[in-house]
Amino acid sequence: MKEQLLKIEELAKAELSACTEIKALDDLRIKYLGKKGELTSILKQMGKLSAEERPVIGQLANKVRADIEEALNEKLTALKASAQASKIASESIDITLPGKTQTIGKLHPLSKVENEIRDIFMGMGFDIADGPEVDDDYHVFEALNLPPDHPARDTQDTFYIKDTNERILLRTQTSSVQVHVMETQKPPIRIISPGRVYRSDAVDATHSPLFHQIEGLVVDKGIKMSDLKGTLEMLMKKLYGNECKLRFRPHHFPFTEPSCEVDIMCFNCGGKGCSMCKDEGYIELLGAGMVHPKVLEGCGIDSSVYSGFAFGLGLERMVMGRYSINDLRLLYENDVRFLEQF
Ligand code: 2U9
Repeated sequence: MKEQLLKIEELAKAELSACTEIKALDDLRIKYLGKKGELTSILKQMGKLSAEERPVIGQLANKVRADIEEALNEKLTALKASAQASKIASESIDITLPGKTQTIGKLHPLSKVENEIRDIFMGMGFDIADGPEVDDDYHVFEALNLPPDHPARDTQDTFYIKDTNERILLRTQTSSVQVHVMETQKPPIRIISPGRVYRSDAVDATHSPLFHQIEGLVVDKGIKMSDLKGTLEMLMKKLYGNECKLRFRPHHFPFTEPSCEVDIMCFNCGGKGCSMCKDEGYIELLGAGMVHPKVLEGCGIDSSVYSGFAFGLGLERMVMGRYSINDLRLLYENDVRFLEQF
């Protein structure tokens, strides 16, 4: 039995030294020290021994168990250390590599200028009005004094969605929003309506089938052309500085009477004429006027009690003027090299 015990120890140590995996080590622990293991099965035969042999073999068996256990634990520690070392080696990082820079987004120049204009009008007590981009013929044209045979209704200019009796179309101006507001709210009304508008135009440096407008509408008792002039002068002074000068020229729009176009004195030449203003001295900014009494009446507002002014500006034009951009397409291409300049 003594030889058997010593043999088990020798075999166990040989197998342990050849072992390279923690999982295999568990199997060896079961094989040699487990309940059904080799050492236990020898110990079960102790009953056959004489009274003198039993304590000697018993002591030897305990020593063999302790030796195997110690060898197992040593091996476990060694295997864990080498596993840790290879994990560290495989996960090592090269701290000399350049870091990944996080690029931070920015507002699009169209959004920047729109937000500025929104803030200026909110500061003057205006509300922001929102409305549908797809609307009916009545709100886009008819209510704005654009009769059925008016050139602006020409299919060349408008994207029609449905050509039924109602005629559903993409709005060509945000005036339709102002009509919705006048139908549902009583004066005093003081709103701006920024948003996308659509016209069937071919793309070039100054035209796009989708562009952005900001329109404004004020309706109250006693609203005069001087209120319109004061409001637009305040807007432009806040946008371009106190020195900027506006020029109001008579014009015609079906939805306003009287109507005007508003120009700003050329920043480049101060009114003398240069290539930037095409020798005009002034640059066209927007259209405006007193809301036509027919438009007020059509929206249920008594034009003998109330009057109003309205204006409309193209946001792209404002942005291009502000940042000296000469091609409108740059605003839609989403080229970061262009966008990160603002
Ligand atoms: C209502 C009544 C009248 C809005 C107005 C203009 C003049 C105008 C253009 C500017 C450049 C369109 O984007 S653009 O091509 N707009 O010239 N817009 S008055 O008049 C209104 C609006 C709503 C109820």
